[in-house]
Amino acid sequence: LSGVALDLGGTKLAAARIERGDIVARAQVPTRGAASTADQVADMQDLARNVGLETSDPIAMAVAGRVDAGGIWRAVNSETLSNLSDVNLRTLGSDVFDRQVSVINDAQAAALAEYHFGAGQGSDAMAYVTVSTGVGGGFVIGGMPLRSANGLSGHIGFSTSRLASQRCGCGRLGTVESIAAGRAISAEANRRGHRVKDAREVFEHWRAGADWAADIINTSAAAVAEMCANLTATLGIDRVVLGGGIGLAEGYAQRVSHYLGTEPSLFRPYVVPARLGADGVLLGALAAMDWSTE
Ligand code: BMX
Repeated sequence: LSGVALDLGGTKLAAARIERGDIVARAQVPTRGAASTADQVADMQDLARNVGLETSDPIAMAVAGRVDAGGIWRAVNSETLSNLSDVNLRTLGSDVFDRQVSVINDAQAAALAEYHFGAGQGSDAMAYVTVSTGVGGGFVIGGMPLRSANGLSGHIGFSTSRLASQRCGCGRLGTVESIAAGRAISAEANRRGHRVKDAREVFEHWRAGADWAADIINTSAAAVAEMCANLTATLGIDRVVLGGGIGLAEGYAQRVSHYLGTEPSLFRPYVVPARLGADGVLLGALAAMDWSTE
């Protein structure tokens, strides 16, 4: 497993140089949410150079948003990446980097990495769930990643929650993402008159004992727990690997497990933290590239 992997999420763009499965160099910048597709790729190129891109390096991209079977990249939540046009990312990437590039959704990449190298090993029906800027996911069922030609499979954050009622950036009403994601957590705090820059600050207030912060975080965790129970009912999920900046924040997984405890045991998957952390997206993107050319 060697090459350069790029991870374009809703908040940060990361690049890593991977040599025989180890990350040997990394770089990171904030994502420009309103940049065009061409500018996003230009940012990726700059960052790839920062980790020592060489002409012979394979390049694997993992991006927030859906990538269809043809390689077209689109936002599902257009508030996160607001200026993507219907451009073929595989073709554009190949032109810019002057070689073949592979393209995959960020959560699907992490799902593959956790299944093969991380906390998902041995699971019969695994869901990777990321609670981050958005709420995303990927499934590995019977050892096979679940894919769909429209690139939407795994986008569980856009299923609905009985706790949510607001309009989501995907157009649906009351999605899990609209109440549980990092964006939703900080927006709700501000709506209640508590000035915060991001969800991290809400977690700080929670740890300092603020009831309002506990309420917002509990609501997020309860919505994610409900979603995990729904996944178990639909796909027979036996293990949920929880990742993302919120998913891995101290104390969050325990809250999710607490709310799952209110479900009948049949609908209670085993919840484990992602073992590869933020590296899962990068490693999974490169691994997916190797496997797709085998
Ligand atoms: C959203 C969606 C997914 C993505 C997930 C996690 C967009 C722009 N994003 O549900 O494609 O996988 O968020 O993304 O439609 P992150 O930015 O939180 O890492």
